[in-house]
Amino acid sequence: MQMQTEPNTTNAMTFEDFRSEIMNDYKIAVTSRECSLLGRREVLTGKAKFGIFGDGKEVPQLAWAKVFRNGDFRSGYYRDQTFMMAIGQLTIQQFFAGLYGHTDIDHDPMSAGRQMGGHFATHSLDENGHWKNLVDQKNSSSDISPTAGQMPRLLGLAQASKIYRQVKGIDATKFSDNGNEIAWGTIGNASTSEGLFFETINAAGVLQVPMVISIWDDEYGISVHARHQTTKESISEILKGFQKDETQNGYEIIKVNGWDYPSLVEAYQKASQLAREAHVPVLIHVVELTQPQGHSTSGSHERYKNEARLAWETEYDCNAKFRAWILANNIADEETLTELEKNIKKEVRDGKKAAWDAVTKPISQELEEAVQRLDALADASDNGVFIKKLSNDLKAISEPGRKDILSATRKALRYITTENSEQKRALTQWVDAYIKKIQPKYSSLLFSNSERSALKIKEVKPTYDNNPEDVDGRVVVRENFDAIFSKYPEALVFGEDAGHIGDVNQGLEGLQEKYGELRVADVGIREASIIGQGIGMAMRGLRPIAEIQYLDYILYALQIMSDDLATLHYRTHGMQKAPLIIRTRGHRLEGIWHSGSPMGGVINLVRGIHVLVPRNMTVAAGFYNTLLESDDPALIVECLNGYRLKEKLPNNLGEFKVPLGIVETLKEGKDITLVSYGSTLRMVEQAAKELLEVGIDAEIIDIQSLLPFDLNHDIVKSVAKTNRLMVIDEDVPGGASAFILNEIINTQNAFQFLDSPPKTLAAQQHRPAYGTDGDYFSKPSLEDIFEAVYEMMHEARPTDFPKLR
Ligand SMILES: Cc1ncc(C[n+]2csc(CCOP(=O)(O)OP(=O)(O)O)c2C)c(N)n1
Ligand SMILES: [Mg+2]
Repeated sequence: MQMQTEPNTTNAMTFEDFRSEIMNDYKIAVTSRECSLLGRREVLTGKAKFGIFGDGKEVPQLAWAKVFRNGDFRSGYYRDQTFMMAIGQLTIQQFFAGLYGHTDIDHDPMSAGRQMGGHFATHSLDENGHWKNLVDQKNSSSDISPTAGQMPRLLGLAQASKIYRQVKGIDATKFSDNGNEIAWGTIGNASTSEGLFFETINAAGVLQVPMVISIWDDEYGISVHARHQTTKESISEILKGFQKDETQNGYEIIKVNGWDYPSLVEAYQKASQLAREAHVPVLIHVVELTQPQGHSTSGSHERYKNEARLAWETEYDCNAKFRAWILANNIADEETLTELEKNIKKEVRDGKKAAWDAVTKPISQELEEAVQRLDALADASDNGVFIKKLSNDLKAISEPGRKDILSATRKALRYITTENSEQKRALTQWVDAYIKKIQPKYSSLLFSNSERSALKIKEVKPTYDNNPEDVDGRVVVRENFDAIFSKYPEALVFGEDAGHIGDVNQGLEGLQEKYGELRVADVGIREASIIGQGIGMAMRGLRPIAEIQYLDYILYALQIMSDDLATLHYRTHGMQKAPLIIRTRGHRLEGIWHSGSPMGGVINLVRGIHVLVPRNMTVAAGFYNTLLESDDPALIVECLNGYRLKEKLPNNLGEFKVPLGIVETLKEGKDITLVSYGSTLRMVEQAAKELLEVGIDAEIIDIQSLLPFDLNHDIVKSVAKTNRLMVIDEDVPGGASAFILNEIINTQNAFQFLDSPPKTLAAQQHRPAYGTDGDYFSKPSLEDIFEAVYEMMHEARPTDFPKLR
């Protein structure tokens, strides 16, 4: 079924055209509603796990779809099924495939079953991970569940149009037609209470980007009424100060009733024109919407809406009002509408059935295979009765899943540990092959698989003139950024103080003058939407470098990094990407909020983003160069105390590349392996020198890439030689050091080579105190490192290393 509505902008429209466009809209509205009604039933009868639908929000989405053009982007939330149907990107069968969690991307194009239904997306990439032509299609960035989480990315999607319109020299073929594209957002009324909403609204007003945000206002956020959500119970009322006027830029703010079809069509036409032509952001407050079935399948709204409200919702149901309007204006008669509704009911039932058959058929076949092997094994085994029971129980499950199949077959193997039969071998092989086949359906594509996977970018060593200049570290990154911006016209950097002064450590000094205010930009203090700006621009073919001033402040952005950026490639089954580079600086400065290194928190929350901690600026520059050739998102933490240290200036700036996931041995040694990263390494290197004076020869390994971690397993090779291991880290105990130890002991299996218990040396539990002494008493000091290593050697060889204190 295709329900494409192309915008009909010609004024010379006949009444027949007009009628057929309206009837098509009504058809989509009814289809969408039927999907919601039937969808809820599927959950209540147990065929699907959870449902959240777009009923009560249909009509405004039809008006919006009329002005949504090829090249435009949506960044919305779970109520937008009608819109997706109207732009031809969601069929009935696909709607139900999403609800059932079909793992085949051809059936559930939104996420291949990875996201619950109602989380929409289109495909920006082809099956090889290459960009499709986004200008030729209608685009929806992939939804996420955290309320208002769609807002930061929306800003970047809109900003991309501004960049494409104003920055010359970028190849925009697949991404933009002179920046004419609008980024359209949707959000629920209650979700506008989130900080992300206000932060993004302000930023888009400052930036003046073509962003249109629709607020679907049904007065509720689950059970919580607007009086607990919004001052004056009206978001458009309180945002009035954003309204632009003759003297000042700002927003165009429109308020419209969600059941009033002609007014909605007019509102969206106005918004589209303003945003597309003049890049003015627009806010459309769509009020008087309803929830015919309540919030979701997990509760009923009769619990918190009184009778009067429920009666009002029935009367003002937008589909009912639309229907009445059609009748009142003689666009169709009662009989025609009744007939159409009846046909749609059947169409939706058929689509639902097709989706169910498609999702269950392969599972039935797999179950059949499992049962055959179980039964054969039961016949051959001394424990046949137990195995037969497993098989019978499996067959009796009314809606079996893969979990049931694997659970039964794996349990069966427990009964035959001492047996040895052909049937046992057959089942074992089948289970192994089944896991191998099915696991990727749930776990693949966290990162790119294409030739632009960051892991496939080869090392290029820095090269030097005969007498290379010794320069401050910050000059190495600056010169390298200069090379990057001239090599990649689509690259741009933005952050607090990143523009005019060229960042707080002058790693971008002078580059704004050279590359302009749009490519080397100052932005407001708003970390989450800085990241969102980067995500959105990266999704439209640009290569943003989003700067977070200090690592300590990345906590403001961590939620969006974790929920949106880190999951994007995975949750779209590799159909969308945002190759965003996040630049920050951290480690060892002063006090609680300028010297933290909450790396444990970071790495545990951003699987799906590479996390790199270069020890100096040459390595940092090499990582930037690698990432710009890749499609994967990454965070680079530069060492704050490295900007003023001298390094040699390479002569292949912009070209040399440091591979990801490869450790570097900084000093060879035979007694113990010391593993660390970032600023702490300098202290470890000094400690190793002092240890050598007392006869302890330590090997030092710089991890430099926490995610991915030591892909060649070089650390275990070192431990096999030294037989001792210490991980030194300035994060809290059990933070990044626990992750590192787990990798070395569990993943690399270093346990077998250890002569002493492995040790982690981390900071105190608390944030680091201020000043030199505060640092000394908060983080591992030179003496701490020396003594911890010495102590380990003392325990192993007390006569060689008598007790120190
Ligand atoms: C950050 C976050 N907090 C809580 C939730 C749970 N939750 C899901 S929807 C919702 C209410 C949203 O209401 P509103 O924005 O008005 O949208 P509506 O569902 O009414 O269309 C809540 C609290 C969530 N998804 N994300
Ligand atoms: Mg609401």
